[in-house]
Amino acid sequence: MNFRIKNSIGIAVAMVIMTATSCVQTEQNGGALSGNLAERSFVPPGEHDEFYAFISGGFSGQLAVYGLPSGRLFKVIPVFSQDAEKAYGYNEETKPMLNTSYGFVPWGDSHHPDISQTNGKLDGRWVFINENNTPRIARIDLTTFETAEIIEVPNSAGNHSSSFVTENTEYVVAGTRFSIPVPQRDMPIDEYKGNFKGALSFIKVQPESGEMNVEFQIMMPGFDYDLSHPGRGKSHGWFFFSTYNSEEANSLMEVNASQNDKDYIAAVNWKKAEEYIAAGNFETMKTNYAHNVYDEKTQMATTTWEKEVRILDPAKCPGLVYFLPTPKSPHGCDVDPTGEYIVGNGKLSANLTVHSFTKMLDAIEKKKFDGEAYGIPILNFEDILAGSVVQPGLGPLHTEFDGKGNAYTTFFISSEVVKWKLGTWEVLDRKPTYYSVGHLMIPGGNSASPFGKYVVAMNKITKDRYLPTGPEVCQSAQLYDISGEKMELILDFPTIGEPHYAAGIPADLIKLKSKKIYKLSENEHPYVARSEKDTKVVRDGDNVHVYMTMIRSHFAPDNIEGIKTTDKVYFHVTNLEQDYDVPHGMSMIGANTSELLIMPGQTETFTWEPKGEGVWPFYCTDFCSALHQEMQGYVRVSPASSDIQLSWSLDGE
Ligand code: K7E
Ligand code: CUA
Repeated sequence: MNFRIKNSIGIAVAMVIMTATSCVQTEQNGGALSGNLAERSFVPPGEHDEFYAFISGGFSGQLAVYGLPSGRLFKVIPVFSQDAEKAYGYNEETKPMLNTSYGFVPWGDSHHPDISQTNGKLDGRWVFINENNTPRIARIDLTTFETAEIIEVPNSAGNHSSSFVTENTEYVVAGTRFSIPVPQRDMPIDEYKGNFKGALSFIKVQPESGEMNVEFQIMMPGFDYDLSHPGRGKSHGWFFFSTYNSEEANSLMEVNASQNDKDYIAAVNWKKAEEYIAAGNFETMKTNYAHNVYDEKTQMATTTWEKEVRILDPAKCPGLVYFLPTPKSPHGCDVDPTGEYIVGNGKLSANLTVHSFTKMLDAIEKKKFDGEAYGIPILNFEDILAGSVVQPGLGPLHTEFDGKGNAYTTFFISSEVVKWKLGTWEVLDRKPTYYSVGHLMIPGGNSASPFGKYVVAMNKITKDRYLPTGPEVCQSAQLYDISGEKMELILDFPTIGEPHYAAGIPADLIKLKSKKIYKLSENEHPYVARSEKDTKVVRDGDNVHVYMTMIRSHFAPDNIEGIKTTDKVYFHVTNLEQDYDVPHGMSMIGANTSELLIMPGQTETFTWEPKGEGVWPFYCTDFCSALHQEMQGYVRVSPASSDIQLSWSLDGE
């Protein structure tokens, strides 16, 4: 698409970019972009990007949607944190989405989005993302770009090795980063070793609805389970989890969890797990966790409290789990598109270790074990080694694949992306990142069919890359064109929150299915008013329910009287518009909550408790028409003792 840019535009853009890039930066950062490279990320006004990129917000708890190659930000999807802009977690409809067994939790830490797959290919139906702090997994519907479901993960703490999907989205998988007493109990911390447990959770996804349930958990030794990836192709049916702290230390981890020469990648045969479950070879554990589902028909979220989980003990389930020794506290655990190679990114290791799935199966078959840990067989490092990438860089974190036989690994300490060849293990190219890169993402990189045109590097530190904004500066992503032999940096763009992982997909797999409006005729919200005729105000003791509508450019009703100072008023507001891109907003003076931002055909609710007598205005918060400023109304509030009857009107009617 970029190559179609007319020369004049291209040159103009290139000149702007070159002028804006000072010589100082050129020296510091290793070169400004040439005009030719800048053109490649330029998407002309009015044209669409080629890819969607869903980039996690880290400590923002949200998921941001960008276009590639432009890096333009389209939307921040609220997932685990309240968002006053969109009323998520503030309106009555979505508050239940943030319920957990710890109560209502208004914030989350989101790390790893992953798009649903069919036959190992991205299908663009949902994107899943994990929450690290209060262990949860969310499912976002890619027709509405809204969070449709959040399930809590029981018996876990620090849900980090999550939320990656198997090649037919049979499961979305989670693993606990922090081991804990299971069930939780009061015990001395220094009795951690041998007593704490690490749960790996397999969450089943219903093929049609996408609804999730915790199908089973594997109760592992008390290591830290860091990242994970599914097997695919020949290794479909397996899942791989990196671990650190196989020392089972509980203090000064930077030293005490870095003692062992090798930690492990745990290889889990989940098809075997299904056999054990089917055979009844599990224990049922009592627990309590929240399962929150947003129903698009009723436009309400509800919480169901789940009470049980099925537990598999790997020591009692031969063939379920094996340990692959992997040097030095591996972080990323990545599987190539063929399913043969399992890459362990040992953070403190000089070399990158690549395991062979074929050799692993062979060693298992021949029972060539090098001891066991808590009843789980440990394979021989040499027996399963496919190869090593020798001294590629410092501090490897994550690896992605381009589908053409190449792998790309990020190095946090040496701040670079290194391209290397699967099978020969030779380094082919390296490019600096600015600075301290964490994850990287190739669209479809966690699938059998990556789209190896771009890689996005997501950086922890930006320092001098952008205009300073006080002590807190933005985090950033960088886009490299990888269509040629050498990677070429073509764009920097700032991100929302701290980007960890991301998921990218060709725009065509999503954009045609993108919903434009909610049909009023299908709105089954319990407090919907489908037309102005249906509007009313109903008193129920001290609760008053206002069934209100909005359309360009008025509310119905817009005058309400008979409200008392002791009342609690529920505004149930329906946007009657049935045109694309005509939201209305609403707020009321003194409301102790966010605005509502209501899409066409949708109903949302906020509550308002008047603080005193008077006549109080409300208005539309989204500039919706030439007469948007006229879109307003009044509520009259009288003393509790008043006998003024409830009444409501629009233009006196
Ligand atoms: Cu490496 Cu949470 Cu995936 Cu960040 S993690 S970088
Ligand atoms: Cu409706 Cu502004």
